[in-house]
Parts: sequence; structure tokens; C-alpha cells
Amino acid sequence: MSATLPPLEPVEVTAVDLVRVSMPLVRPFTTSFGRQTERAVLLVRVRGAGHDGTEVVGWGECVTPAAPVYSEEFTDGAALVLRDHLVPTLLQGSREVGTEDIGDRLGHLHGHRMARAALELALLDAQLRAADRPLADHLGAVRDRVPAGVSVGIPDDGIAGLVEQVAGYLDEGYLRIKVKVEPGFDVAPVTVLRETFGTGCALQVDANAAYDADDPDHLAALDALNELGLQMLEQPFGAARLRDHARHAARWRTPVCLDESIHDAADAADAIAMGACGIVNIKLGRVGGMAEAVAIRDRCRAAGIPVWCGGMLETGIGRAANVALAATEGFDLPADTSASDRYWREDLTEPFHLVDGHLAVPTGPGIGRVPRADALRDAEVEPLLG
Ligand code: SMG
Ligand code: MG
Repeated sequence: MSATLPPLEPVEVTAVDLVRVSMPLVRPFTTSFGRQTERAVLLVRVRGAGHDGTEVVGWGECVTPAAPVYSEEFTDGAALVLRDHLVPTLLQGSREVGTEDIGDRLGHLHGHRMARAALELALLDAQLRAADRPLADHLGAVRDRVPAGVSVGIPDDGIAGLVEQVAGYLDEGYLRIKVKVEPGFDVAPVTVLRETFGTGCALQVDANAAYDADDPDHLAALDALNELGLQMLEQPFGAARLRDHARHAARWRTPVCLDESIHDAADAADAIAMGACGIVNIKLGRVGGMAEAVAIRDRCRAAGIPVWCGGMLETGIGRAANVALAATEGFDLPADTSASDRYWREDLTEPFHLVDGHLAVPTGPGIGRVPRADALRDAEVEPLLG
């Protein structure tokens, strides 16, 4: 049942640049690991020529946060590994490359999946543009719009502020609400949301690994959350704590969704075999790019485990790739792909809008979005070769 992606012609790479843009968020985003007020966005730009000489430019967004708070990856580290290792190694020998070459050429380099994904996605965008093919078509998308959820951070103004934010997002039409929780901000706010918005509101929580599976107070809170009719409980324990997830998932009725724990299809297979999760959140950056995301999807589908597309506060560049992935078979749950105005006053690209709770899948060649020229005017560009 594993779907290999159709072959694409390689491109002759002429230049690779790192492009940095600072993007203030419309409101702070607080998770159990910290508070963000802006994203220091790192993009990879690949310039190249198709086999008929057509010049193309491909874009990939690196989803690392500025500090290693979500995982070990962070933006300056990603820039360094792209500059000193991933890009020179990929282009060593021949500059004619496609995403199919990445396994062979970069397979001996460990980790740095978010950096790797940004490079893979930029190259894929360039190849697809050279072939005049939309990413969604290439992936075999089965829908032209994807159901959108929204991830709500831990508010500065407590439960009242949370209720107000959620009411606003439901009014806008978001199809499900994900609430960030941490020890001390969990059962009380989620109970109030349930009471305020009723059982018809699709509600889920994400702990970003903040709970300790051996702390009785933490377990009591998770047990209580488990009784609140949530769609899922995302990553309660540490990324490496598969056995803790399995131990408690077995007695909870709310499915556990793993995010930080799943880096590749083998991790997904192990987690499923152990009973550590009932749902998997797939993020392109966390897993190293499109090829691995598709492999995880297929492994989960074969095991009857639902998947959905997560988000990392992307600009329109990363969001375009997420939306195309979320349009493929198997991504049936609402994604953390919210509309541009949930994040930015002005997106880096033509914005994504929420229409009847959905985002339209881009139809143009490649990812179907490019950065606005005026947004790039203030960008810091570091040429890596060219
Ligand atoms: O892109 O809407 C979004 C954010 C979704 O909550 C979200 N992502 O663990 O799933 C997650 C978090 C990580 C965000 S940290 C930058
Ligand atoms: Mg998460």
C-alpha cells in the first residue's frame, strides 16, 4: 500500500540561498515550552534549469524555532548545517539533482530533519515548476480543499481570554480547536471550554511533552482530561518516552496522538506496535520532508491509524506544502493549517483564506505560492553557492 511518488526530471542547480525574514505574529503563541511573539523565518531558495533550459526558482521553509525548545533543532543550527553540510554534499560531483538523489547523497548525514526538509521541499518545488506540475497533483491529492483546525496557545489572560479566543475562532468557522496545555493549565480551562461550547465542539489538547509519567499529580490531570470527550491527547510525555505513552494509552479512552516522538516511518511502526498511539500528527519538517511524510502516512494507513497534518507556524511557503500533503488520501482529520490571518498581519505569500472551515489547495505549479517581492526586499540573503 506504499505509494511511491511519480518520478520527476532533475534540475541543474545554479544557486542555493538562505533567505531570512522576520515575521511578527498577530498574537503571542505560548506552549508548555515557551512564548513566541515572532518567527525568524528561514527559507531555502533553489535556482536551477529544467532539462529544456527553463529557469526555475523553488522555495522551502525551514520550520525550526529560534531556540531548541520543540526539539533539538533551531534556526541558526539549521542554517549552519545547510551551509556547511547539506547543500555542499548534495551538490558534490554533479549539480544535476532531484529529490530522488537525496537518500543516496545525504543518507550518511544524521538528523537535522527540519533543515533537510527545507532543502528537499525547495528542490521539489523547483523540479515541479520545471515540469509545470502542481505539488498536489504530484502527490495524488484527492481533495481540492482541506478541513482546517486551529491551535490555540496558552493565553496571557487566563481562562477568560482562552474562551474569548476560542469563541472567535469558532465564529470564523474553524472545524476543531486544539488547546495547548501544561501542568497547572489543563483540566480547569478545558472543562470550561466544554461547558461553554458543548459536546459538539471538536476539541483536542497538545501538551508538547510537558507531563511526567511518574508524577501522580500529572497523571491525575491527564486522567481527568481523558474524561472530557477530547478528539485526542497530543504528546503528553517526552519524545523518547514511547513506553510511557503505551502504558497509559492502554487505559485511556481518549486516543493518544504522537507528534515529537515520530521522526520517520520506522518510529511510527514501533509506536503503533507498542500501542503508544492511536493517531499520528505528520509534520514535513519534523520528519525530514515529503518522501518520509508520505511513507509515515502509508505505514499508519496500513495499520488503520489516522493521521493529520500538523503545523509549525509556517508562512504561506510552508503552509502551501502542508495543504498539498493534507489533500492526499488518509489525511481525514482537520489539520493545523489555519488561514494566514491567524498568524500574520500580512503573510509572506498570497494569503490562505478560511472558507467554510477549509483552505483551498493551491493549483499553480510547484507549491503554488511564492514570497511577495516587497516582503523579500527586507530579507537577509546568504548565497551558499552560485
Ligand atoms: O502552525 O498552527 C500552527 C501551530 C500548530 O500547535 C502547533 N504546533 O506541537 O503541534 C505542535 C505545535 C508546535 C509549534 S512550535 C513552533
Ligand atoms: Mg504538537
